[in-house]
This record gives sequence, structure tokens and C-alpha cells, in this order.
Amino acid sequence: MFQDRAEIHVHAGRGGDGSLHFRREKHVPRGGPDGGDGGPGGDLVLLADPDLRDLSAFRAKQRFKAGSGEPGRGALKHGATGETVELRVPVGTQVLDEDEQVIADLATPGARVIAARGGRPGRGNKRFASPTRRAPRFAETGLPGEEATLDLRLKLLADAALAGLPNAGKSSLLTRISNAKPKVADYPFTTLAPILGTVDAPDGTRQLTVADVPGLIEGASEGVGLGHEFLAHLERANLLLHVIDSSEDDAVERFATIDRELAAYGADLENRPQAIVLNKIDLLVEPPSFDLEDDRIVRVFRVSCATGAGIDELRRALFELCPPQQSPEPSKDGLVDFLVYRPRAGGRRFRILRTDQGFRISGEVPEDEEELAAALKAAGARKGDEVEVDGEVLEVQ
Ligand SMILES: Nc1nc2c(ncn2[C@@H]2O[C@H](COP(=O)(O)OP(=O)(O)OP(=O)(O)O)[C@@H](O)[C@H]2O)c(=O)[nH]1
Ligand SMILES: [Mg+2]
Repeated sequence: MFQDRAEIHVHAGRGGDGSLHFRREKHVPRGGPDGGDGGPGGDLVLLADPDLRDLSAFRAKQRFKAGSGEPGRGALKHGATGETVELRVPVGTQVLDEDEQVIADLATPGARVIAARGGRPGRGNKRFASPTRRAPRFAETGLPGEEATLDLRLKLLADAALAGLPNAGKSSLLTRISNAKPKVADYPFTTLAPILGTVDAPDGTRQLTVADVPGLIEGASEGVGLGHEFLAHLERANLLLHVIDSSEDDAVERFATIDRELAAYGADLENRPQAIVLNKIDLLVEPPSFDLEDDRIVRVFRVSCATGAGIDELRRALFELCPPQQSPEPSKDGLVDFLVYRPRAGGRRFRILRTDQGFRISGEVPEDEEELAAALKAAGARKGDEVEVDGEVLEVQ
């Protein structure tokens, strides 16, 4: 089954703790501090992979965690960075946060976004040494990695998309003009999931993608037929190809039915430029007429997917009607970052230090006890551990 939505939970890696350590060597009775820093937590990254067609890979697994940074060690050894976890998604995937805000739009192959950033590492005690504090008996703990529940929504990227009533011949048209092999049959709702086809220019210099989606009927916006949720895949097409079975009466009226459903969907679909494809002309004696003055209609084609009449002309015209799209320049490393909006929690205003006794809080101590307890727990504090806050020693409850 084609899956155009998935909900996943991502958890970046925790930063490694700084090390609390003093140099120990023969003949050096009291060595200085030499605790190294922890390693940063691994990021959780989403990457647009052109080889993927949908989000069905996320049916089996929804929770993902990146690696934790390693703790620092003595002799100024810094901890290794936590392992980055990269999740591959199809090109055209939008990433939404819990408030339904789009935080990233992975619309080009190779686009990537850090969905959850790894936690900052803690600094080792060496970093806290100063002329007045030669032997710091504490080191900083690493911070937890970001965590988020994300909604992934695939919106196919196509130059043109087919729209029309069931049985109009949309899939037949895609079969005629592209490399795709959608199912074609003499009953409504043959197509159950969107499919993309690639159309080659007659001179071989360009390619276009065309999306075929399930047929629409009156009331689709209220869920009749297959509903209109598949129209999300029309949202990013520059041109709609409205296919109409011209062997039936009243093509203009059937055009209006689909037009109403496009308008009911929203997203301004009804104002997209449209080309009308009057199909099945092989069943008519006279070429069909289509008397409608409408600024949105850029061309009217008369074709037969059965005999191939008019198809070459339509294919050629498609390349005129869909000018090449400007794709954003990839950055030097070949990756395109598509960061639309990224809320980031403000950094903490306090630090948790590990001492040889237990823990110490420095900076602005949070008033909210729960916040402090959670932060201590994340730093590895257990029940009974001593915590020094503002010169007072408390015990973790
Ligand atoms: N005679 C004739 N039949 C056609 C033509 N184009 C398509 N058909 C037939 O019309 C029927 C429906 O074609 P499809 O391509 O499956 O139609 P569709 O619009 O994709 O239908 P849904 O996926 O159900 O929305 C099939 O039996 C096709 O063989 C044509 O130009 N002439
Ligand atoms: Mg079809």
C-alpha cells in the first residue's frame, strides 16, 4: 500500500559527560586536572532519497534514537561523537511538528534536515582549572539530545498532475505519454494510489514528471468515493491536466463538477493553470467541442489514448506548458538544507557539574523543582546522590 503519511518519534543522542580526573604518574604526587570533554550526542537527520517512492518503510518502525556521545577520560582524552542516525524519506516529504507547523520541506534529492539535535557534551575538569582553582573537583555533565514526535507527509513533486472523474482515461494517458504502467480498467476507481510517470521530451533533452491520482467524484470533499485527500499530491504541480471522457455528454458540466471539488479542497488548486484533455475521440464521429471561456484553461487537447491520436501533440505541448523548474543550488557539500522553520528550545541557564561527592548545580538554579529533578535524572543522578545547590547540600529524592 502506498503510504503518504507517517508519524515517527525521534530522539537525538545525549552529550557525553566531561571527565573528573587528575594526572597520575610515578614521582608526580599531586598531578593537575586532566579530565577530557565528553563527545557531542549524535544528531537525528532526515534525508530526501530519490529512490524512495513512499513512506511505507515507517510502518515497521516508528521510534529512532541516535547514539550518545562518549564520556571524556583522563589524560585529556575527549569522548567520541555519538553516531548520527539518518532516516531516508522520499523526495517531497514535509516534516511537521506536534503543532502541525511545517519545520522542513525536503523537496529536492539530497535535501536534509536535522530533525533532533544531539545534546551538548559536558566539559572535563581541566577546562575549569584557573590560577585560583588549580584542582577543580568537578566536571560538567552532557545535555540530553532533542526529542520530538514528527508527522511526515509526502506531497509528490510533479510538473503536471492528472485530474478527472473515474474512468475518464487518466491512467491510460499516463501509460501513453510516460514510462509508468498504471493499472487501466473499465471500471471507476481503478487507480487507488497516486503514481508518478516520467515523460521524455521528443528531442531527449528534458524530462517531466506527471502524477496520476485516483478519480474524483461529486462530494469527494465530503469523503464520497475515495475522498479528496489524494489531492495533496496535486498541490505541488504547476499544471493540472483535466481529463474528460468526451464520448459522454456535457463535458463542460463534468468539468464544473471537478472544479468544485478542487475548490473545496482548498490550497488554491482551482486557480492552477489547467489543460483540458478531451479523451476517447475514437468513439466520436465529429471532434468534440468544448465551449467554455475560462482564464485558467491554457489549452484544450483532443486525443484518443486507444488509438494514439493527438498524443504526440499533447506530449510536445506539455514541455511548453511546463517550463523547466529552477531547482535550488546545492551547497558545497552537495546537500541542500531545506529549513523552513525550526523552533529551538532556549539553552539551559544552569549547568550540572559532577563532583567527587555527587552533583553541583551552577548558574541560575531553576525554580521549578520538577525541571531540576528531570535535568538531574538526565545527567545520571540517582536516588540518594548528593547535590550541591547554592552552597547547600541536598539529596536526590
Ligand atoms: N475507446 C477508448 N477507451 C479508452 C480511451 N482511454 C481510456 N479508455 C478506456 O477507459 C477505461 C478507463 O481508463 P483508465 O485509464 O483506467 O481511467 P482512469 O481515469 O485512470 O480511471 P480511475 O483510475 O478509475 O479514475 C479503460 O477501459 C480504458 O481502456 C480512449 O481514448 N478510447
Ligand atoms: Mg486510473
